[in-house]
Amino acid sequence: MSGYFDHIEKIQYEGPNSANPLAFKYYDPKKIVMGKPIEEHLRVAACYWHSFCWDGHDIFGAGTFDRPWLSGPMDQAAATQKLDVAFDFFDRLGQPFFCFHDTDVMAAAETPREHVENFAAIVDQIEAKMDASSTQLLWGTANLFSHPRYMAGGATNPNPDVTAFGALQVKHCLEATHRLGGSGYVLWGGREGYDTILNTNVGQEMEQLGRFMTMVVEHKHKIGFKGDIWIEPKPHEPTKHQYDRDVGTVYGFLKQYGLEKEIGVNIEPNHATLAGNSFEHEIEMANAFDIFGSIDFNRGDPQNGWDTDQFPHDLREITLALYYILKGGGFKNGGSNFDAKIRRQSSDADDLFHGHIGGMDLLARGLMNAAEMIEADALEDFKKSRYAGWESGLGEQMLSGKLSLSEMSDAALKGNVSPAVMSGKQEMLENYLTNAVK
Ligand code: XLS
Ligand code: NI
Ligand code: NI
Repeated sequence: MSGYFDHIEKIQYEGPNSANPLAFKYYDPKKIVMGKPIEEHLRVAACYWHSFCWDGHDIFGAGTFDRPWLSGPMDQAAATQKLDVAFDFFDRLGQPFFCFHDTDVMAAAETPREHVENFAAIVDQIEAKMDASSTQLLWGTANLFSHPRYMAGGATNPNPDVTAFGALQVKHCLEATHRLGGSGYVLWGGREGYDTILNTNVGQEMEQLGRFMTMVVEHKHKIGFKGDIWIEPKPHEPTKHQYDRDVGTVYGFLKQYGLEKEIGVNIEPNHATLAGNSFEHEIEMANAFDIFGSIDFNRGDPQNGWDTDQFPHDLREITLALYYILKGGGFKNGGSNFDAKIRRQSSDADDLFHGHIGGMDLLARGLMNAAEMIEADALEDFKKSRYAGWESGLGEQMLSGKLSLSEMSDAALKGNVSPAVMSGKQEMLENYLTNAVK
């Protein structure tokens, strides 16, 4: 009990007719959907950074939130107070999981030794908190982008001594994630890229990044961590060009360094849109390459071009995303992390609850819609008939490598083919989706 949220009762499921804004209307954790409770499908997590480390400041103005633990230096006492508040929030929300960066949870540190000591101290406290709570760790990550030392990157820094500090952070955070029972470990390359090509050796930096990722994978196996490692694609912001720009690019990178069976992706909708992709495109690319891992649910703003990290509210987008997630086999070690922050004017303590309740209700609705879509799967049926030609004859022979280009060309010449147009039925399928969103 931190005292901070004492005015808020434990959040309950009250059903769609409830008028209580501090209750779940759709997120009924034990409700069975496609043979599994909703909570096990979604594996919802709250993120530490946006929820407890940000005081509401933006580039034009100071913090607007009343967060007593952020009012002075981030020393051990403040870090402990923050942890109390965070677990009080998780408990009242009944949050199954949380996610953190090393620097979110610990007292501020400058030197490598201080970093190790301060981090170890808070990991002990997190472990004790988790023992007394039902909230588990979804994933951990090391912050290799906020401190000025990382202004030119962590793994891709021109100075290997900076990369050594990064290695120290990742090693300790991976080990802590393992110890706390996390099921994933995320690497977001916030500054693994460049601001200007004029001072950057791109080939060299990619080699550094490839080797660094390999070292992380080797360490994972050495310590016996059975969870997954995920890269989180994002095209730019904070740097102009980031090497992990989208799922397709990340797959090419993983292939280049022989890591495609070892590392997957943590997809974020707002990062997808920044890369000029739709959210569902990124999910389907990850399914196609078999690297789908986890999601950082949020949304951007269609009118501006940065990562606004808002709580999701578009049921159509979420329904479609969950349809493709379920089609790919659903979450395994991954889950639904809200990498989302309430707005700067949402300055009441309970606004944090409204953001999460709305997000969880939306995910539950999207999941139920997606499950219904799969039950009578008109999209799948249509695609099956659309590609049926590839299951036999020329199509099958080409795919199984039995035909050369000349043989295929000869078949066309002999008139054994009927290259007729076939409607893609886009409007019919869009209507189908619209009707499935409820
Ligand atoms: C930033 C990223 C970040 C990662 C974790 O845009 O989304 O929050 O999820 O480092
Ligand atoms: Ni994220
Ligand atoms: Ni982001």
